[in-house]
Amino acid sequence: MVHCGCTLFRKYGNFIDNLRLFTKGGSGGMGYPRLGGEGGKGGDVWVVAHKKMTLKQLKDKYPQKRFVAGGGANSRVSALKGSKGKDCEIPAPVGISITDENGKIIGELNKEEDRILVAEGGLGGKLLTNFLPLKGQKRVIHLDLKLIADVGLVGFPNAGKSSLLSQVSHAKPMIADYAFTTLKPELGKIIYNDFKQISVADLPGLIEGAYMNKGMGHKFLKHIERTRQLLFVVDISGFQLSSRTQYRAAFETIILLTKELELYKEELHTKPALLAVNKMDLPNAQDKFHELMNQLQNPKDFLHLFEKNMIPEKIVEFQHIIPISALTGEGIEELKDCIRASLDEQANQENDAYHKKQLLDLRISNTISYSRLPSEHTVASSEMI
Ligand SMILES: Nc1nc2c(ncn2[C@@H]2O[C@H](COP(=O)(O)OP(=O)(O)OP(=O)(O)O)[C@@H](O)[C@H]2O)c(=O)[nH]1
Ligand SMILES: [Mg+2]
Repeated sequence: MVHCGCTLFRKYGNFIDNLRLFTKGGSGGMGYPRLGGEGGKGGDVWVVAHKKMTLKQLKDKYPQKRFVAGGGANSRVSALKGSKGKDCEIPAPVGISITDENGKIIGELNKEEDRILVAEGGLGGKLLTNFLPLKGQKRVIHLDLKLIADVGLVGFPNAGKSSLLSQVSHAKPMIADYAFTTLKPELGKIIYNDFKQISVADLPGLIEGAYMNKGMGHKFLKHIERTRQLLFVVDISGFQLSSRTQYRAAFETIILLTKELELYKEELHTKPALLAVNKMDLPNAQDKFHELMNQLQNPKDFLHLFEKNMIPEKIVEFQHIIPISALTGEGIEELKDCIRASLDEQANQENDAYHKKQLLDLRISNTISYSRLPSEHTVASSEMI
């Protein structure tokens, strides 16, 4: 049975993992030659790590992608030493590396509130500069989310994520029939017959309330951000943490996983996602799988079964849905093919988008060069990003 065919296609998400920005430190303030006054230094531009921030939010909030700090104050009779210009802070996600136009690393943001100076303000005018101020540093920078793997395994505890990783790679993660066996990401590589490699991150299990830091909570969610695609792994027989907590059927676990991702960072569920329905070797698994497919094809018909606050804004649409057994190996080859196809398609779409943008930039710059005087053009193009 070829299940790649029963895919619910969707466009590849608008999750972005890199961004190019123009930054400029503020100019210094004028000195005061007659009284020996010193102009204020221009403000600096910083990139600062914020837990809740994403590159997509940064891009949406500042579509111009230009960050310029304030100028230093001129020296005046009433304030001979001019005050410093206002610093500019660029909010960025944790887990970012910052490079300049030449690919040289400027720094990394590894934890909340880490900050990196990217463009320094110019010095104020003083005796040394003949009281003339200096311009701020201009710099084009690249923010790159440091990916830990191509594919991240997302699922409730015990769904069989580690079992799946050990099936598709040489990794030997711990596997056990209790929740939260995996406590930190474990990496493995799928190696295809033509030697192509795809990295897979086995991640700790997620439970309801993870976004509020229940279970492995944030530890788990922060790693999910750093993978190109998500592979949801669900147990066809559902999940129950303990006899005191509610039983969740497979469909419910998918809805709850989506909700947790959305609550943590809304755009996380816009990442391309695949679904592996695991433990298909168990009795009645086929019937349950058909029921699950029916629910996934018409999710809206089943949402009334959920409490309101558990319903995600957007139901995740999977590129591929593949029934597997990490125990017997059923469906594993097909899953590997689907993972590869999905990553290839994402790469193609990103390439297309990149070329379209380059073409557009070229057209814009041509228009500018025809419509402006040459002298004006030189100034404008050096400022363009
Ligand atoms: N019958 C059956 N059992 C499976 C299958 N895959 C995994 N299991 C069993 O399910 C239990 C949990 O498997 P793990 O691979 O540790 O699950 P996990 O998702 O990594 O769990 P956490 O690390 O706790 O989040 C183990 O007892 C596995 O042997 C399967 O396809 N069929
Ligand atoms: Mg595990």
